[in-house]
Amino acid sequence: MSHLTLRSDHNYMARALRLAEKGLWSTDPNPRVGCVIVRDGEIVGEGWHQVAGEPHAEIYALRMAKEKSAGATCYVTLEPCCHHGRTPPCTDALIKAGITRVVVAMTDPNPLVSSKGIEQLLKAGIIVDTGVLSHEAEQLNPGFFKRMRYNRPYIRCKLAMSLDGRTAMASGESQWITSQDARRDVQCLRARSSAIMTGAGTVLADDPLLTVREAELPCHLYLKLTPIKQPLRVIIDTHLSMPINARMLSLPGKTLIFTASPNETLKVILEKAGAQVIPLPGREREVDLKAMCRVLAEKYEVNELLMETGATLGGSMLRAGLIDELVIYMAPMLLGNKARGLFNLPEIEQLDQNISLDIKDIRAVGCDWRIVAHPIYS
Ligand code: AOF
Ligand code: ZN
Repeated sequence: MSHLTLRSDHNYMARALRLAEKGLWSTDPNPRVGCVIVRDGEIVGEGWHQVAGEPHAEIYALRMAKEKSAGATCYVTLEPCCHHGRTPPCTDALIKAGITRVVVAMTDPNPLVSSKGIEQLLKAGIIVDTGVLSHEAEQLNPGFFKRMRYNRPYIRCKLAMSLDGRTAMASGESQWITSQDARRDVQCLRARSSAIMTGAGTVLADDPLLTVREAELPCHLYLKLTPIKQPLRVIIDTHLSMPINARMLSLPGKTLIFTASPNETLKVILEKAGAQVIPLPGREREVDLKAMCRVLAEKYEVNELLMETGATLGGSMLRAGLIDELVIYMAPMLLGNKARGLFNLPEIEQLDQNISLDIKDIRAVGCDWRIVAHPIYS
């Protein structure tokens, strides 16, 4: 392949990735996918997947290109599907339209597809090149890929802290440490998540709604082409202490309560109030967090899960090796040594027991700083 072809392949795939991003808030539980069709150096079709159940990226691009698809190259950020899901196979549509070359950023880890889409295209005599901007494509759908490969959601833990690493006063008072800009940024994290998780303690203290507030989302970002979907609400409630008058229970959409309690009476009362209670007792009378992750992926198709929890539940999730990403907003203030730290990790007593982090990104958000880091589990 010539140097020039390689460069233009990158450029067209970069465009397809930008298109895919438009689905960041709406494709769930499907992946975000973008597609560009090019003939004789001209873009003749573009598309992106918008909503599960509606056409895939390739179909929109083919519809736009019409007869210009014949002899054209198709750039797609994920291997075209070859199965009958909610929609028919994209491979059939590409073959029928006369596409002669397909450039794919990465294979689809969905076991229903996983390289079979590429095989079908090759069998039909189409040239297939893979691996163009695959790293970028991988990052677009961390949750979908984690669920397909490991049967677990991608778990992001959002925290707000002072410059001296404190998240709340000794009294528990914590609203608001960070600025309004940071809180708007959190709305973007909520919008891309399939589910938001917190503990019953936080519900008792703050009575949060855990909703995406459309008015607080930066509208220039993803255009709000489709209605914003409200994430599933997930509450970890070891002893079923969730109040039945919690505001979130009267909202549309589901609230799941995972508990270690066998108390049938409390379960029935909470279910009458609108929640769905799932007993999952683990060791030491706590909720089995690993099993919970499996249930969320398998039964509820949760791709990305956002944790907005206190230090205790945060510590348990970290200890269990379940947190994939920390998003820490650091406010320019000092709260002193009586205030609480980020995570309860009482088992750490010596420096060499520390949990190391791989910092991926640091940037200013209003007057706060946002740190994105991945825990390194040894
Ligand atoms: C693509 N292009 O734009 C998307 C793909 O139920 P369905 O028919 O929507 O199929 C969903 C599966 O198709 C999804 O799990 C993933 O493997 C693939 N998604 N594939 O070629 C797209 N959204
Ligand atoms: Zn498809």
